[in-house]
Amino acid sequence: MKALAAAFAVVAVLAGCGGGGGATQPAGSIKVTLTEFKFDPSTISVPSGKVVFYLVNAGTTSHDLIIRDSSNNRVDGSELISAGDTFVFTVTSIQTGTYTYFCDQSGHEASGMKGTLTIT
Ligand SMILES: [Cu+2]
Repeated sequence: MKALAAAFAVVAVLAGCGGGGGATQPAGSIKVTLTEFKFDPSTISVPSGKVVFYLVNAGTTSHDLIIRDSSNNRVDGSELISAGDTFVFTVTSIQTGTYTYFCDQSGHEASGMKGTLTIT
C-alpha cells in the first residue's frame, strides 16, 4: 500500500500547480470551453469583484478570451491558449454591467466566437 500512497501524493502535487496547460479547474471558477468558433457557455452571469475563468481549448487552433465593455473598451484578456490546453484566467476586479467576451484571433468573433458576460 505504500506505493499506492506515494502515487496519490504525486497526483496531489501535480493538481496543485496553477496556471497553464493541464491545470485542474480551481474551486469557484467558471469553466468555459473554446472551440471553432464558439464559447460554451455563451452567456455568463456572476457577481461583481474577482472572477476566475477556467478556459479549456477543446478546438484545433489557438483561441483566447477577451472582455470588452459596452463602450468597446478592452477590460481584460487571457493569454492565447493552444489547442488542447487549459488556462486559468483571473479578472482581479470587474464592476457591475454588461460585457462582451470574444476571441481576438482574426475572424473568430465574426464567425460567432463571442458571448455575453453580465456582472451583477
Ligand atoms: Cu478563437
